[in-house]
Amino acid sequence: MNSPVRIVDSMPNRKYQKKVHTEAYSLHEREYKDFGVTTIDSFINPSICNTILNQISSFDFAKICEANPLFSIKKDNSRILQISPVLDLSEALITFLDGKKLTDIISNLIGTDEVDIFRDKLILKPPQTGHFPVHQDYSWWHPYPPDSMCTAIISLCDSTLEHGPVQFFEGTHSRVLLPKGERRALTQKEIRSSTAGKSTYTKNLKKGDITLFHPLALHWSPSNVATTDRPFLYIGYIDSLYKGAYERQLQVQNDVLRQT
Ligand SMILES: O=C(O)CCC(=O)C(=O)O
Repeated sequence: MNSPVRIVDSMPNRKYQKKVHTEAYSLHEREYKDFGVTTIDSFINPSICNTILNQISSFDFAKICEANPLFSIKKDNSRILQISPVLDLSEALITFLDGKKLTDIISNLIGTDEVDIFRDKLILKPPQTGHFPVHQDYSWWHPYPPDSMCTAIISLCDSTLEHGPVQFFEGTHSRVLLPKGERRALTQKEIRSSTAGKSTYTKNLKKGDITLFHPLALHWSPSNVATTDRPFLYIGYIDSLYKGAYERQLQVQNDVLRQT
């Protein structure tokens, strides 16, 4: 099916340069710089998380799929595993993201004045689902410089190690591991060589915590072996220099979801 969305790339014609950091690093900036991942506790009110989840879940997905061919739902029998995009499905989410609180933090981490959202998805991870192999998100995002992007995971539930948390390998965010075009997880051999000596970063999270991670931060997650879903929102940000990134990424993500 041809996509109605025309992808307009506007790649600035110069080498990507981060702003020079002049102030002392905050704890989170330091962690992000050193490990490629950091978590801010209780960033968003749990009642707002409930509203976001209720608003997204109450949509008639069959109708949305009909209206927007780039809308994707990944299912396992009748259970919904992933939904993307989600921005338009929740007013509470838009209100939260429109507030400058999160974008200011992310702009600082990226080292720029302004950022835009370039992808958004909800991973519901019902029980007995959701193993993700070791990968760098950047393998799917090649046209853009890695340092120009950052992903925020918004925890919409309390989760423990049983819920299949995302596990990061600290300090793996300075190297692009796969060549452009290889949109895949790592082989066992590649995992061994790129994670030797690296510590892992995994947390029990509370509803409302936000984890921020670099697109090169190597990560994976085991299946959810708890008895409840583990809904996490993934909001990807990019330096606002890169126009058209949202439409491009939607198309890439849609192609990938349809292949799996
Ligand atoms: O939510 C998870 O368990 C992992 C998701 C993930 O690794 C990804 O979307 O890149």
